[in-house]
Parts: sequence; structure tokens; C-alpha cells
Amino acid sequence: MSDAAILRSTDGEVGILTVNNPPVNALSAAVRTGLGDGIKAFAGDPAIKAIVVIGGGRTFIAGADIREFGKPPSGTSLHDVIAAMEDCPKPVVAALHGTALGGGLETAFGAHYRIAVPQARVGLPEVHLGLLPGAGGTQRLPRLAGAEFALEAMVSGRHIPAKEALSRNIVDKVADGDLLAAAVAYARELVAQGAPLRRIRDLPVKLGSPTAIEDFAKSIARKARGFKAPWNIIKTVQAAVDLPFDEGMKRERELFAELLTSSESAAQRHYFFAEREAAKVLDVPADTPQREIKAGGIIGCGTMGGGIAMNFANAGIPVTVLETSQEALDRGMKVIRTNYENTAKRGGLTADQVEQRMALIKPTLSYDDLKDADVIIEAVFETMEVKEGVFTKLDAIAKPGAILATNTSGLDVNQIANYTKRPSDVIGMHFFSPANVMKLLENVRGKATSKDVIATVMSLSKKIGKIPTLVGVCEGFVGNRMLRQRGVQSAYMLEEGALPQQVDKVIFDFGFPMGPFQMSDLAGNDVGWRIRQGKKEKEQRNVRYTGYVADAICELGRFGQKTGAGYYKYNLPDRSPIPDPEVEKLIEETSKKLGITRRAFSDQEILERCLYPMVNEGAKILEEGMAQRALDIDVIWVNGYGWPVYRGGPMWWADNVVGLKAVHDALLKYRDMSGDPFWEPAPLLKKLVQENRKFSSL
Ligand code: TC6
Repeated sequence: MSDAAILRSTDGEVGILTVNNPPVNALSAAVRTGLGDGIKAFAGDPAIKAIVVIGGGRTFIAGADIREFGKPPSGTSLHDVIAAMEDCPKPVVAALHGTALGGGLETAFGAHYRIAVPQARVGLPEVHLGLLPGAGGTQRLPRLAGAEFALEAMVSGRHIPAKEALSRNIVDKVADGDLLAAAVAYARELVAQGAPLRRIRDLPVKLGSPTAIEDFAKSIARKARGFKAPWNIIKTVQAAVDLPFDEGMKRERELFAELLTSSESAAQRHYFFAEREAAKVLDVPADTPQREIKAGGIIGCGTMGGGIAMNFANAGIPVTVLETSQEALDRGMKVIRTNYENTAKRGGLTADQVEQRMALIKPTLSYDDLKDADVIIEAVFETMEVKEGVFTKLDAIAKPGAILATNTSGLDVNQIANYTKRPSDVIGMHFFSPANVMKLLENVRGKATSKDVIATVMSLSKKIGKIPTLVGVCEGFVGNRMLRQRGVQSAYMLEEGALPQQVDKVIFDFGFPMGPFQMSDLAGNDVGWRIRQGKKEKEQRNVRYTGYVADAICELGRFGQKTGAGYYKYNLPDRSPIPDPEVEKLIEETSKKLGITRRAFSDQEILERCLYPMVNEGAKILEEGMAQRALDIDVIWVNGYGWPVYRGGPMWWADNVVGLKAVHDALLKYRDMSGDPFWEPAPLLKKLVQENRKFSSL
């Protein structure tokens, strides 16, 4: 036995190195050093004829230890480990199960042969961390599988199933049964055959079409906008095609180093851990007993309810969907079927799978059919009266211990809970539309919600394919509450001199998929208009009204894309927004009516006025305990609102890119310019600035 991170053993003349670094066998310094030493020891041992490298526990090696990035290097380098394997005078076989990812697959590329179990998946997912495979992966994958395949695999970062890996020469053999036994047998077979010590570095690079790399770059232009890593990956593959192996490796190292020190990669690495942390609840220990969820119920089969039902069916959980009329039920079920059939047309599901999923969704008109459900999610019209009716009925029919969830996006979950005699079983599950596509789930903890309900819902969320966060009860919860701040300032800026296209361009260039006015046109301007009419916001004292331009737009029937016009005009069905002089005129007239002299806006001012109030609101949210940590807010904004992941999320961005003092000082500047108390920095922000601390230190 050597270092505990690598266990050394033998099976006759085969030396075995087992990686022992749970949970995912990440390549820590101890793992690298142990592997390098183990290879050298077996290489020098005359009793050993071949070597097998295998992962202990649930997986092969899931990659470099991401927590070590940015720290001073220690131990044997991964490059040296891979070189030691490749140059070993005895056959080295990598045996893959679970996932062989990133540096893990690159380690396997150092072996002369690779064997995998059928369930194994391999991949180079560094792109998701804003990096590229930096231990020879960019030079070796094109040699094994061709440049085109390597580009696609490394830029998507996808997990490649064993069978596909076999067809692409990434693995040499797929074997059922006990992996170690199969790998040892394979090693013996190679020795017996006198098989060559096949080094991937010696293989030529296969390139199909001479314009393949250029064509690929063009094809990802839109999706990879703002990211650095995909473009550097393309350069490494170009190097693999153009240069000898060692020079290609040099180029890989330079391009990797460039990414490692980039703010984009720091942001994406933050996000990797943030997403995993967000699933954990600080006062609900991981071992909290959970309720069993064998069947679900959904109230409402509209866009939301139908989408939520699909999540359950996709996870194999039977679900009953309730509507108030047969017609609404039929319509909802038809939409679900069409969604599945469209996925099947794109190759995402087989016809049988469509039927299996449909069979899991049972339509009903009767509340009685929900009495066996372990969790019931309400997705009905957003008024308290309607919610009251639904929860009173649920309280009467749901079995004891059933979790009662509301999908409200803004109503008071505590009040809803009080319509039942079991408020501790009530929780909010705020899905985002379309619920079958959007990953974010804001689970809303009421005052009375019990810990086992929270634990169950957080884990159910993952089971149904969502990225869960936990928030508290407040208006708009976390995401919409912050979005509102951006909305307020974008509306004011129109009155003061900016135009929709100018504001939208700044937000788009920052990395969002679209700006606030395009978003409003897409969602329908009439939604907010009706709410404003209901609220009589105009009559409220001390609050500057935000809807002058928006109301004027709606009064012309310009409800957005669906009416062919909103803040922009649209040439349907193309849907690209076209700035409209009529809107410009309307905005100018509004300014005049309000007695505002229009002025020019710089892009920087637009950015600050849109985003800094969000950060300030985030500080208030943290202070009130409505989000557990700053990272939860980041996860909400990246997944629910299109915040570019390469900017980490609003709180990470404020902490690490802008700096809290700069945000704070800008808020004061705008407060003094406008005299509007809106801009007052949150007490928590003031305190952190005084103490020279970050949100992440809380
Ligand atoms: C690379 O290799 C570059 C090389 C260049 C060298 C020059 N490091 O996701 P889970 C933790 S870049 C450290 O919940 P799953 C994770 O935080 C790397 N920690 O499990 C969590 O910790 P917690 C390329 C890691 O079964 C725990 O392990 N590789 C790492 O749902 C369990 O993780 C990748 O990008 C890591 N590399 O999924 C792969 N990986 O319990 C990244 C995981 O304290 N990893 N942890 O919260 C994954 O995609 C997934 O973790 C998985 C397992 C598919 C391996």
C-alpha cells in the first residue's frame, strides 16, 4: 500500500493502482503524486508485466480538484503523471466506471488502452468551468476521435456514453460484469499478444473537411457569445491540426493559463459550487428524515400545471392533474402530448417513451382523485380568493402527511398556509415558465413549514430535474423582487432620455439573452398594465410612478410580440424587434408631459442604473434572511433570469468584478443626483463596505 489516496495491489503479474479519494476521486495533489509514484514503482518491478489504473468507489476520476485551482501547485503535476503512464515500458490499462471527466479522462488518455463498463460516461467538461482540457486532452482527443468530434465534445462538454466512446476509439473495449476482473484479463491478453504500447500522442490527427474548424466556429457564434473558453478550445484544436504534438501541448498550456486567470472562469467555478451549495439548507441537516414521494398531484393544467406535470412524468413519478372543466383538461393534456411529440420529432424521445410518460399523467376533474398524492402542487390563477378555495379543499381531501405546495409567484405563502389546518405541511414551489424547460425552482419556506417538508421538497426538486434554491416569504420572493428594481430604473430612464433599444442593447451586451423591453414585449405588456390598474399605484404617495410610458404603449394596443407591436414593431413570424419611430415619439411626448428635459445616457450609466439597484435589493434580501447566502441569489439569477454564468451572478459580480465600495458609491451618486430615496444603500451594504468585506464573507 502506498499513499492512502492511491491503493497499490497486485493480481499475479498485474499491478493495480486504485484511486481512493471519495466522493469523486478528484485529482488532488495526493492522488497525482500517488499515481505517479505507483506507475514508477510497478514499472521498475520485474514481477509486474502490466498495470491497471482503476477508480475506487462509485466512479473513475471526475477531474482535477476544482478547489485547488488558483492555489500554488504542489505534488506531482498531472502532465508528469500522464507522461509517466505513456512512457511506461509495460502496458497500462485504464478501467473506467462512473464518470471519467476532465483531468480524469486525460489521465486515462495517458494509458495505452482503455476499458469501460457499459454504464460509464466520459467527457471533457472543462468548458463549464470556463476552462479547457489542460493536460493534453485538446491534443489527444482529436488524434483518437477526429478534430470535428473533439471540437463538438469539448465545446459542449457533454458526457459521452461508453458505447459512443467505443465507436469513437475513446475506449478500446466495453465489458459487462466486474470491471477490475475484466481489466486485469484485458491487461493479460495484451501482454500475451505482445500488443504495442500505443501512445495517443503518436497518432495522426484526423480532419474531415478542410473548413471544419472555421465552420464550427461560425456555428457556435450565438451560443458562445461572451464566453472565453469555447474560443480558446477551438484554437487548441487548430493547433492539434497544424502543429506537432509537443508544440500543440505548448499552445494548450498558454491558452489554458489565459483562461485560468480569467474572471469568466473564476465566475463559472464559483457557480459550479454555488449550484451544489444552494441545494443545502443551513438549518436542515442532510440526514433529516424525508417523506416518501410516490405520487404527485397538480391543480391546474394550464401552461404552468402542465409543465410541472411533465417534470414528474419525466422522473417516472405518477401524477394526477386536476382541472375545473373537461374542456380545459383536454386542452392541457393535448399541449403536454404535443410537447412530448415535438421532443420525439427532434430525436429526444422514442414513441414508446412518449406513451410511457403520457401514461404517468392521469387527468381528473375530481379532488377525490388526489387523496393518495404525497405532494400536491397548486398552479391556479394568482388571486388570494382562488388560492383560498383550493387550499381549503386540499385540506379536506389530502391524506395526512401530504405536502401541499403553492406555485404562487408573489402571494403570501404564510396566508395560504393558514387556509389549512396543517400549515407545517405547506410550502411554496415557484416554478419558472415554461416549467418543463426552466431549471430554476424557488422553494419558499413559510413561517410554519416543517424541516422534513423542506428536506423532502429540496430533494424532490432535484429528482424532477430542477436546480433548487430556498427562499423566504416576501413580495416577489428573490428573483422577481430584484427584477422589479431593474424594471423601475429602465422605466425612469425612458422618461429621462433613453430609448428602449439603447437600454436593451446594454443589457444584451452584458450577456443577458435580451433587455427589459424586449422581455416585456415577449411576456406581454398587458400583464403589468392590468396589475398597475388594479393597484392604483399612481395614487400612492412618495413613489414615483413607473408606468407612464408602459401605459401609453398599452393604450395603443401594443401588447408586445403577440400583437406584432410593443416597445418595438415586429415582422411576424420573424420576431426580431425593429425600433419604431412611433414609440420614440410617444416616449418624447411622455417626457414633455412630465416636464422632464431629455438628456443623453452613456452605456455605463444605463448598466449601473439597471444592475446596481438589484445588488442593493440583494443586500436587503440577505439582511432580512430571505435568501440563505449570496450564492443562492446568484443561482436564482443565472438559472431563472438569464444572468450570464460567466459573470457569476449579481452578488458575485458585485463582490469580485465591480467591488462593493464602487456599487455603494454609485448608489450615493444617483441618490444625490435624483433626490430619490430609492437609491439609499442597504444598511448591510454600508456595513460591508465599512468593514471592507464581501457578500461571500457573510
Ligand atoms: C479539470 O479536470 C481540469 C484539468 C486540467 C489540469 C491541468 N473537484 O456533483 P455532485 C464535489 S477540471 C472538487 O453533487 P453527482 C462536489 O462539489 C474538472 N470537488 O455529485 C460535491 O461536493 P459536496 C473537470 C468536486 O454524483 C461532491 O463532489 N471535471 C469535483 O451529482 C459530489 O458532487 C468536472 O468538471 C471536482 N472536480 O455528480 C466534473 N467534482 O458533497 C465536475 C465534484 O461537498 N463534477 N466535486 O457538495 C461533476 O460534473 C459531478 O460532480 C459528477 C458527479 C458528474 C462527477
